[in-house]
Amino acid sequence: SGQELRSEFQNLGTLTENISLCFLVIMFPNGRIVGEKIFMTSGYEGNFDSLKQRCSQAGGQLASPRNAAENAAIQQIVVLYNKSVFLGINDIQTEGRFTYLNGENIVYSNWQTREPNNDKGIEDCVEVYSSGKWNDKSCGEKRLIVCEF
Ligand code: 289
Ligand code: CA
Repeated sequence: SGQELRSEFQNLGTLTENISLCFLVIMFPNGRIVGEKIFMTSGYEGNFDSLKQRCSQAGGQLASPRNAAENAAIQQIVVLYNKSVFLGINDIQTEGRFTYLNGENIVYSNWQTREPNNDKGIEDCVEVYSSGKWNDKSCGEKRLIVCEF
C-alpha cells in the first residue's frame, strides 16, 4: 500500500542518515553526540572567519549550543584538547546583542562572571573555557574548531 511504501522510504531515509552519522563519527572520532546533534573537532585552529568557513565547507556549522547539555559536550572537547574554542555566536552586527550565525538572538548562554565585557571595545566573538564558561573575545584570535552536524 501507499502507506507501507511511504514508511519503507522513511526507514530508508533514516538508514541513510544513520550511515552518514556513522561515517562522520568514524572520520572524526573526537565527537560528542547530544540528541540530534554531533559536535566534532578536526584539531584545526584558526580565527573566527576561518573556523566558520571550514565548518560550513564540511557541511556543518560552528558549534552553537542551545542548552546546557550541548554546552557540556563542547566543554568536554575543550578539556580533551586543552584548547578553548570559538562558538557560532557573536555580536558583530549589534554590540551587546549576541546571535547565532543565522542572526537569531541566543536562547542560552553560560557567561563567566563579569562577561561579556567587550574588553578594549574589540570583543565580538565567544570562546569557551575548560570550565565551560563563556568569554567574549576578539574574533581575530585563533581558537580550536568545533563544528556541529
Ligand atoms: O584581551 C583581553 C582578553 O584576553 C580577556 O582578558 C581578561 O581575561 C578579561 O578581561 C576578558 O574579558 C578578556 O576577554
Ligand atoms: Ca571578554
